[in-house]
Amino acid sequence: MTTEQHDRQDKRNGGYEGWLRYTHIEDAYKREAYSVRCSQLQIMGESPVIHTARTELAAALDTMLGAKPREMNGTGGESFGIIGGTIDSFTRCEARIPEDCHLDELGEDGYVIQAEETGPIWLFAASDNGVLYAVYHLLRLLQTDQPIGKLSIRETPVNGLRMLDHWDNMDGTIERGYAGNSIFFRDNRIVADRDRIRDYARLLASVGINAVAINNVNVHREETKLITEPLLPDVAKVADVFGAYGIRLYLSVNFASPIEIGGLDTADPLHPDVSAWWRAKAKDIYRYVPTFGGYVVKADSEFRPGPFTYGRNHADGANMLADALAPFGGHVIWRCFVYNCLQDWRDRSTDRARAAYDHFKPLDGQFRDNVLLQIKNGPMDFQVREPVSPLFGGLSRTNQLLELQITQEYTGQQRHLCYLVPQWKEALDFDTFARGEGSTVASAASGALFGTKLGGMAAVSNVGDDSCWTGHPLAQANLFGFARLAWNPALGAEEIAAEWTAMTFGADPEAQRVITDMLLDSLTIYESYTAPLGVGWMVNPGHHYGPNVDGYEYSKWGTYHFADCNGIGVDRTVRSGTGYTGQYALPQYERYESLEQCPDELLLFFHHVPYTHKLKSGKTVIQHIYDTRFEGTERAAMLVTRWDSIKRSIDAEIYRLVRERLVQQAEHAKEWRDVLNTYFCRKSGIADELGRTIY
Ligand code: GCV
Repeated sequence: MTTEQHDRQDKRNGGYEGWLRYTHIEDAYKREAYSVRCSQLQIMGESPVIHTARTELAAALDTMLGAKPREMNGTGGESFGIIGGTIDSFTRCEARIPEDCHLDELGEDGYVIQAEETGPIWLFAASDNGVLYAVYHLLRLLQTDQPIGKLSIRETPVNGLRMLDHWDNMDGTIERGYAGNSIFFRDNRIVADRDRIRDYARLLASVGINAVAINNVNVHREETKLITEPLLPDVAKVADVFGAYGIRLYLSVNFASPIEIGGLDTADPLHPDVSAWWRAKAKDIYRYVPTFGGYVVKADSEFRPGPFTYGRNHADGANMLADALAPFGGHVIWRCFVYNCLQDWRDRSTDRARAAYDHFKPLDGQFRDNVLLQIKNGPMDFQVREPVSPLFGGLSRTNQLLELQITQEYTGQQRHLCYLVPQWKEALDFDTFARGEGSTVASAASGALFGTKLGGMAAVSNVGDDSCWTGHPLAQANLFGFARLAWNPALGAEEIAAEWTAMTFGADPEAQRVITDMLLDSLTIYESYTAPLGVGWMVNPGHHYGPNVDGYEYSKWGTYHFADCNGIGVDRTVRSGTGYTGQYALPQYERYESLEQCPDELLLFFHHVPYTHKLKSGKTVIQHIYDTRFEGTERAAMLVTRWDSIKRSIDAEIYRLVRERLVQQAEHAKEWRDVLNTYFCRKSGIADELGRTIY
């Protein structure tokens, strides 16, 4: 092995290389078959992205096949090898584009991979990013043992924007981060050593991510200065690192910046001095960072400043920023997470779930073309089970971005195994019926449903400076899975899990099966020992880890379950409750409004029922609570046994890290079980039919 190969091998231990391990292919027959096709290559073009594509391809082939591929010059006559480039570059060098390779409708980032049983493998793309994605696709085929004889692959991303948001602060901490400290910031500065950022960009590009926001949406004093001249040169360096991987950099900004760093006494979006200040600011930023993506804005939410202070609405705020960025091609990503966080728990008419729709639906159609409204998947806040936000389908004339949370704030904080792709799939596949049957959230977010100009998916990253990036090595599957879904929301949860497992853990079919199954079971396991039937919360206030049934019950945050001695749940019906169900189109409105039709798993989100209410499963609510908490805890314990069964196929460090967490999860599940069962037994006075231990 060469020194380079050794370095890569070293890093590979412990999960640092994620799904890009490029393990040496041991099977000589397979290796030979791949080598015949891949021992020489030519990727045309000179841009940083093309350079990345070329070096990544060469390094990966070197490691997997054991020999560096030869770089070719010229294109027409080669009888084998990999030849890639944009359509423009092929045309420029008068290379032949195969006739049956239709290149129209590739979109900005799409590509075609074309090969006959013999001869070259062609990679054609509309853009440099497309070439890079084609390279990663080809490598994925090799990593997952696929044949590369005859190939006819055409890929176009469904979503234009495929984005990761970081809640990183400049002191190096990460809000809701469970994998160490920030890879971007330390001691109120941008890190000088950008190798780790480069390695992260590489992971993201390999699955088609094309945008990142590097700082927390809660923009505090230091982060407000990121758009000032002392810091912009460093921002530019980070943007260049991402740029070489086809990823545009965005910053979260403080709506009150004109006051905090601009010397003005107002941030009123309709004040001419304020708009002039933001226009000048945009000029400064683009002078340093010509590829800058734009702003992410959390306004009038959880104590952040916003247009409400000045009696203006959110269209006024977003449009003013959008006008400043428009000449440079920048976007404003404006979050819809706006609600009253100073609610009186005694007031049962105010419903936080209604807030986003109530604020933004009346503004539909009033936003500029370069504004995207970023909408959380559910109406509350990333609970393990929530219905889909009715803003999807509710907005028809506004660019939208679906916001998901990869970081596991309410789903086990990367100490519990919780593969979130099935949850995201449910949200994406949800039918809003806004334009009749088949009006899915996926099509609303991408822009296809209403023909809106921009669209996509964003998610809060789960990455930190931890050795395996994500705290729990298996939580990498969520990062990978989000990106794969952002590229194509039609991919299946199992398909994605299997692909990630094969790339990350290699060829052993038994290990692949066990890990894929563990991932697929994990969400229902987690849900079954935590808050029941869609009611949510029940966590310790502040850090949100661990059970505390009344933790948020008498607080200002609007997150109640209303459990008393007779029953539990929130009446959100139009008939007798907060009227939230009325925000859905028919027939979803009727489904949620009706106690009979409402799906069991969301029952307590929509209805307040007695503990003796019978679910569709035939069990009472109280017995369901007891049974699922006991079963969930047993299933959590079994995860350890399942993991142990494949010990010999797993890298020792990853085996240890995962096992440690699974053991912790199994213990902690017991805590959830006992706290919840005891609480509800005491509240309801109803015993477990099976007489199991409840305290
Ligand atoms: C970044 C939840 C989290 C906050 C987060 C907020 C948001 O409330 O607990 O930490 O703030 O969502 O999405 O803005």
